[in-house]
Amino acid sequence: MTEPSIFTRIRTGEIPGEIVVDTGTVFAIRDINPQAPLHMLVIPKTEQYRDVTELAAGDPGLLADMVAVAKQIAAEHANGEYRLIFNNGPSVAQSVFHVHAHVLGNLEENKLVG
Ligand code: DGP
Repeated sequence: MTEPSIFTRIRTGEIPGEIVVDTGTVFAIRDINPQAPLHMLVIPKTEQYRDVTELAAGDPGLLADMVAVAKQIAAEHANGEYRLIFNNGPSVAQSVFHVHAHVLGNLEENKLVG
């Protein structure tokens, strides 16, 4: 049996961390290493999907749930606008293989990268 992901360990309280949003299917936490004034991670409770490609193919409704939570976070913690990033693979900096969306907001400059 594989170990729970770092995100699941936070959700279940094994590792400290504030759960900012908790719906039936999805939860959100603050990124430990924020890259923007608002930087949260939106994560499905299931660990079944390692990246968004698998998730979109396997459960598009769950992907829609994640986007709805990102929108809610942006409404509550920014001006309603947000950038959504999914890293897909180690060569583009994915480090946790339990699919998650980075929600960025309140950016000071309108740059695509950096
Ligand atoms: P990625 O590189 O796309 O796999 O993003 C993984 C993110 O997870 C990374 O931005 C940092 C975040 N992260 C890793 N460990 C922890 C942790 O223990 N707590 C929190 N809040 N975030 C974490």
